[in-house]
Amino acid sequence: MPTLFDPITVGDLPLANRVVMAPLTRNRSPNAIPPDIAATYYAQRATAGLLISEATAISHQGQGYADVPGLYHPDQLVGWRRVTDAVHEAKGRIVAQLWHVGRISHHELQPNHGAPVAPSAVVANAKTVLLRNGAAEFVPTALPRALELAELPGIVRDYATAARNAVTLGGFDGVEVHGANGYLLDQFLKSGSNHRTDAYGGSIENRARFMLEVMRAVVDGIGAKKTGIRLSPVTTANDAFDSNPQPLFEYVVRELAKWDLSYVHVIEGATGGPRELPDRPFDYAAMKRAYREAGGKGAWMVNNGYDGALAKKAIEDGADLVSFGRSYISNPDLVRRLREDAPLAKLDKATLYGGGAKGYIDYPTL
Ligand code: 8OZ
Repeated sequence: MPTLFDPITVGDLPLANRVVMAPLTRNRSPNAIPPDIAATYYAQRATAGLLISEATAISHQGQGYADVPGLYHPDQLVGWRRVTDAVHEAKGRIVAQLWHVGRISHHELQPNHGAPVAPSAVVANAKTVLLRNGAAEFVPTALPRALELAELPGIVRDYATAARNAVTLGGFDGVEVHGANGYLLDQFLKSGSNHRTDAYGGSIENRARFMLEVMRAVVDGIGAKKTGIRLSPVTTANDAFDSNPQPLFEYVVRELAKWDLSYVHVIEGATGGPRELPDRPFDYAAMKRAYREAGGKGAWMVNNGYDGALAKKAIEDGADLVSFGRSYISNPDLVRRLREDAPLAKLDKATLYGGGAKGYIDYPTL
């Protein structure tokens, strides 16, 4: 029986252990370029078996928050190269999280200050972050316009281009497609945000079509073994809602099983919140079974509110990887602390979004 601290091969990557740093938005990338201190931040955490980058926009249209990074301009890729070189120097592994926010955006962040795009012109009951005089300010997301059918292939190409750039110029070991938390791909999946009547709306097959087209393009671009995906069946983040998530997500993972993906990353419950939602029951074991029974061989990564004890139990129960979000911000040596059952340092919420080195690269090790 493997433990959290045993090595594992994920796709084509040998990992030193099964502890993963989850993607964490930090809003410290002016002009969407990761700052020099991002190299320090990620390298400090390189004893994780795998680091997943903060969510990173595949295009200007995919941007939804102030000072989040991108993968669509050469200067952004140069910035990421500094990060991935530092991580590799520290013997770590890092994949890029590919992000298009869809309706979770604001005119100020969009090309020509246009409306954000979404499957349907339905506003999210959600907030985004703009920076005002350097301080994070939460503002309501804007009313999106519905994407035209003819625009979808261009977005699929943007994902594939970003994936190729991430592993070539960016130096990443692979990518994770952000299919979670109420962003564009999750908006297409779920009935609350997808009211389309064409081939991309209505039935489960239709609502999953766009995500699967994106996955096919990324897999064609960089190979399935370098491609993972993150899903959040019942999250409440960003107003995400589906009227019947169990068959939807079992269908999605059965389709994903057709590729030899590196991993499937599942957020259990409400992102950053309760793991159990009384009004949104979900059977994660059944979802995993659907994936395995369809021949899916990727690593199964679980997330949300894990501590050491819960993580050890998850591995005993058959998860392959456990990702840790906020505890990784304040505990750069999280692997050691989990191994030694040492206390975890508390996160300073005031420095979570925006700012510089403080609350970013100054959390001490044991
Ligand atoms: C927190 C703040 C802004 C963005 C996610 C990318 O929830 C995010 C995010 C989280 O996936």
